[in-house]
Amino acid sequence: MSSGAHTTVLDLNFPVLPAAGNLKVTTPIDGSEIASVQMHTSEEVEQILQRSQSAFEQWRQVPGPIRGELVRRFGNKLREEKESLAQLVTLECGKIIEEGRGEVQEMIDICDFAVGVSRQLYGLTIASERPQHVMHENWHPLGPVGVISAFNFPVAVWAWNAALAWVCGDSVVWKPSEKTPLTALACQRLFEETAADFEHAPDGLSQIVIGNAEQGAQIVEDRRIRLLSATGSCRMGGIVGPQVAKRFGKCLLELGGNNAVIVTPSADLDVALPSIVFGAVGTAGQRCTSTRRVLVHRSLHDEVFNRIKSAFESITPSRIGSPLEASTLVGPLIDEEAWDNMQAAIERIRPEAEEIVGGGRVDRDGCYAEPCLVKLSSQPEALQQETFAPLTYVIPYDTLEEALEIHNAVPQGLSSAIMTTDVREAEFFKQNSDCGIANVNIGTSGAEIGGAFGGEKETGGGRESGSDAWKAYMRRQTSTTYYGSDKPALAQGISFDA
Ligand code: UN1
Repeated sequence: MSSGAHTTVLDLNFPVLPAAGNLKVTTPIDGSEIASVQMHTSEEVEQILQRSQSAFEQWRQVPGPIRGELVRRFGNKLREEKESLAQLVTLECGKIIEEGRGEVQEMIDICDFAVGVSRQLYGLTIASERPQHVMHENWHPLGPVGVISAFNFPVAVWAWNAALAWVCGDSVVWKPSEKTPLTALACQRLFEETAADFEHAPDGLSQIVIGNAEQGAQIVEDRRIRLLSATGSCRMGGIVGPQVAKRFGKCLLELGGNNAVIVTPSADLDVALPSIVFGAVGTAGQRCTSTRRVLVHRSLHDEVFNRIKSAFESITPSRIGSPLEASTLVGPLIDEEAWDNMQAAIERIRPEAEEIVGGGRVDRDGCYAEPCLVKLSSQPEALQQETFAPLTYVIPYDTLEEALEIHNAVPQGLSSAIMTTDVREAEFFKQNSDCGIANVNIGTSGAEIGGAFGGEKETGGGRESGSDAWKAYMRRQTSTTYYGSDKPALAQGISFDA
C-alpha cells in the first residue's frame, strides 16, 4: 500500500531493504505502510551477541589510529550518501528534510571527531608517593556496546555512540526504535560496504537487532554487553538502568528533557525569538532538547507571549505539511499516540491556562498538529511531565532567583537557556541551572557534537558525543610500577618487616 513517491525514495536509494516481515513500517508523512521487516528471534539475537563478543576480541587488538581510519572512511561514505540517507530519515521519522540533512551531518561530524579521538585516547602519568615508583592511568577497550535509540534521531544518536565505540576498540549491537528500522538497515548497509574494503574490520563489528521491547530486554540483560547506551523516555530508563546495574554493567542513559528558556528584561528579543520558536516547533517538538517552557520576566510576559503567538500563527497552516517539501517548517507527529498525548496534555493544562493558541489538527493524512502555545500565571504540577509535541508554556517570573527556582523544579535536567545581554544574569544562570546544557542567547535544542551531550536528574546522567565522553566506552586501569631493586616501599608509609 505504499504510495508512488515513497516507493521511489526507497527503491532508488536502498534497493536491498528486506521485502516482507512481521514488523510493519509506516511513514508519518501520510500514515501509509512503506515496508515490513523481520524481527530477530531470541536465538538470532544470541548469535548476534556471540558474534559481537568475538568481533570485540579481534578489534581490541587493532591500534586506535587504524580503528580511526575505518571511521574516517565511514564518515566519507556518509558524505557520499548524505542526501539519500536524509530523505530516508525524513520518510521514516517525518522530520523536515532540512533537519534530515542536519541529522546526517551530525553523523559526519561525530565521525570526524572520533577520528581525532582515535589518536588521543590519553591516559595520565601520576606522581607516586614512593621512590622509584611510577603510576599510570591506562584506557583499554571495554567490550561489546549495546545501543538502544529512539525514533526522533533515528541515526545520529547511534552514530554518536558507534563512532566513539569503534575508535575505542569496542563492537556495537544496535537496536533501533521499532518505528524506524529502515534508516538503521540503511546505516548498517553503508557500514558493511565500508568495512568490506577494510582488512582490519572483523565480521560482526557492527550489528543490528530488529525488534521491540522483547529484543531490547535481551540485550539489556546480557552480561556480554559491557556498556548499554539507551536513549528514550525516563520511564524506559527507569526500567533499563536497574536491569543493567543488577548485572554490574555500565549504563549511559539519555532520557527525557523538560527544557526551559529564561527571558530576562535585558534580552534582545530579535535574538531570542527565532531560537525559542525553533526550539519549540523544530522537529515538531519531538527532540529531547525541545523548548517546553518559556520563563519570562513579568514586564515582558504579554509581549513575548504575543510574539511567539504571531510566529506560531505565521506557520499555521501554510508551513505545516509534508516534510519532503522545502517550504515546510513543521512536519507530522510520529503517530496517533503522539497526537493523543499532545491532546491529553492540552486538556490537563486547560483549567489553569490564561490563553491557549493552536493545538488543532491540520486536515490531511498523517498526524499534523498546529503548534500550541499556552499562557500560564505560574508553573502547575502538570508541567512535571514531558510531552513530545509542539506544545510550549509561557510562565512569568519576578526575580532571576525565582526564575531559576521554577526552572529547576522539574524532575528532568537536560537543556536550558537564558536570553540576556547582562553578563551577571548569564553567569548566575550558568551557576544555578541544574541541567547538563546551559546556553546563553541560543535555544535549548541543536547542540553541536563537540560538547558532551546529556543531562542530570531523571535525564539519566549520561554524556555522549564530544569532550571526554569517549571514556564511557573504555575501561580505566591504574597501574603502578616499581623500577628499583631494593625492597619496595609500601604505600601510606607502612612498615612490614616479615
Ligand atoms: C535528541 O533529541 O535525542 O541538540 C537528540 C540537539 C540535537 C540532538 C538531539 N543535536 O537538539
